[in-house]
Amino acid sequence: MIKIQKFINELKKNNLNFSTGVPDSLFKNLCYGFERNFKKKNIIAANEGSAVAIGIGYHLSSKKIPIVYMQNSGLGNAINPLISLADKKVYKIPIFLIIGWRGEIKKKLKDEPQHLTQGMITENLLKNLNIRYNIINEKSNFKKIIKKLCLKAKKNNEVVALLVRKNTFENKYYQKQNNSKLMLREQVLNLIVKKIPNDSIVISTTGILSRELNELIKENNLKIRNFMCVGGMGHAISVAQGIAINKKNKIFCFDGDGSITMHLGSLTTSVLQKNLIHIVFNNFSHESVGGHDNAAKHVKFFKLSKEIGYNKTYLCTNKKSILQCIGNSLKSKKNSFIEIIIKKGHRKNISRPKEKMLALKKNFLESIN
Ligand SMILES: Cc1ncc(C[n+]2csc(CCOP(=O)(O)OP(=O)(O)O)c2C)c(N)n1
Repeated sequence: MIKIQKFINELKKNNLNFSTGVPDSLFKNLCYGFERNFKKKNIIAANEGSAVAIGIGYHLSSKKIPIVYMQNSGLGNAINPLISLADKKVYKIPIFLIIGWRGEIKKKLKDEPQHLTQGMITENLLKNLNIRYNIINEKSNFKKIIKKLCLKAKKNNEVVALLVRKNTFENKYYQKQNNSKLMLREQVLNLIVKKIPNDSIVISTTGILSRELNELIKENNLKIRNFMCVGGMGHAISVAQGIAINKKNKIFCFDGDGSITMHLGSLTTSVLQKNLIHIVFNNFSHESVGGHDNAAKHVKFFKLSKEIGYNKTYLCTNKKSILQCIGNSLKSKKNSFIEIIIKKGHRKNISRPKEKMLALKKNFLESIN
């Protein structure tokens, strides 16, 4: 496996010393490496499109090449600024992309359904985008590859990419420990699922939250009707809004701070729906992919959501206040937003849903209609 520091030293040798992106579990240690090495010159972006745009601005102000990192599922967010600003036919901005390759099929690596199509089309997508790329794995001569890509990026002012296979980097794990008295996400979920009506409709966000919720519903034999946004990070609240339009009862969205940050603009329309209870589990980090800081660490979501237009907004940090806020939200005829501050971390053995995605959709459809 490639040693993180050696890899970053090579990037530095090629005059790459600024990075921005959205963390990925496939290279979580590399993201921590950027944090350690580049300090304030590593910006965790709200979404992958913003990361590309920050990189463009960095280049305009320094003439240097920015590193922009993302999981391949973020390519969708990145494509617009890549082809309408950085592209060879527009401003020709050199960018060094580092892309984690989830759902790679050639190597017969197992992966989750939401990664399969993205994994299959990633190479073709890069080809269609006219982006020169190299694939790296643990045995690659990364020094040679980085040098070659950097030369091309510099010479032609073009976007280049490293497509990173699973298990390429050493997997020392740097998740910062948090010994606070706050509750863990799973403990809060356990509390909430027992407080809300047993047949509630819950739209849950991308990452480990959905897996924890799925397990809790099954273990406790609950009748909660849950739709897991296994992909489409940041869009759970919009899915919830679309459902709420056709329902009279309260619809819940269980969101993450990283996810809500990714498409924060969606709140301008979700507030129109009176029957939404939007709950954000805020651990100030992208806990599911390695615990890196979230871009919006400094944002007070309960205040922001009030400004955007939610009727009642709450901040909770303990069991008592959580139960009280949920109770109030259920009684209210208007919408509510609840920010719950939680501790980082999860159990290592949380299961994944065993059913096929289509079976889950069928169950959900039948149960809510
Ligand atoms: C567009 C996109 N970018 C990145 C990812 C990878 N990813 C999955 S979950 C996650 C972190 C979610 O963070 P948050 O919403 O704060 O929830 P937490 O894991 O902290 O509970 C990331 C970055 C993704 N699935 N989709």
